[in-house]
Amino acid sequence: MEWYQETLYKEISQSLKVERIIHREKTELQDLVIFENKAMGRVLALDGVIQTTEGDEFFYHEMMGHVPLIAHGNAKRVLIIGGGDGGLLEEVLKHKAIERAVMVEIDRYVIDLSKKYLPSIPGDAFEDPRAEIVIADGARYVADTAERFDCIMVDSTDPMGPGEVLFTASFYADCKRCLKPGGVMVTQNGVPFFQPEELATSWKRLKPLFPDVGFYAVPVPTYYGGFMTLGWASLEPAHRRTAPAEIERRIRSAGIATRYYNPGIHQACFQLPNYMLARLG
Ligand code: AG3
Repeated sequence: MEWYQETLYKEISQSLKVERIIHREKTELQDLVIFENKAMGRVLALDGVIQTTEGDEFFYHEMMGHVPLIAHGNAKRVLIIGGGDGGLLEEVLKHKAIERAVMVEIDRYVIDLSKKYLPSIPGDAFEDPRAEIVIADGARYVADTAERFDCIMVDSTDPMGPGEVLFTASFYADCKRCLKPGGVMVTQNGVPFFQPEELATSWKRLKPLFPDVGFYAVPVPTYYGGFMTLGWASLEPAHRRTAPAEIERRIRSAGIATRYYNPGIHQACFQLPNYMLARLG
């Protein structure tokens, strides 16, 4: 294989040159490939879609982790659904105030192979005593668990294959039930320029459930097509109105080292361009 061609969209695709294949495996659930690319480092793809790369994982993982934790301001327990590569878990555990992070991943091969072949992405997050890793269906987990969390982060694939159920109204309702008062849920919501229906559908499903629903934007180079949006659903509308000076203070006192996220980005990311607003009716 000289080029890896992504098969996410029907009419357009990106290709990354394959320096070498590190591992390829058909797990019970997904077609998993890890390969090396000179520009991006090691790349993880599932079912023909690039999930993360060593080179640009920080954009997405920092934004999915730090925005809700800083906006919440007093989070101690986090639930990650998906996220098998461990990159999000690492960002969450950078916060000293986090006492427990449960990660529920459906495909244990994603965890095992990421640990083995993409160790720079989780760092030592998997060894952190605050982390609990559960191999299970995330939708079933939130339907069944009695535990309550301050933040839930849905680090999913796109809404096809095993990830599809993580975009349903009943899954969102179960997540809401698993939040403590004042809790926040964030979700992977696609690249609206190419996946505009995801924005419209998530809005319709989340809006009736949560007092504050919105989206925030992050440009991830290998999720080409301009900004990706992350979904925001909060039980406490004040979280999104936290004053800039307070956001800055919280970021400083959290002591998190970041390459994308900062106080200005925190404020700016909730501002959406018109082509996205048009989908929110
Ligand atoms: N999962 C999100 C991949 C989204 C790809 N979609 C796209 N390019 N439209 C990321 C998993 C990283 N932990």
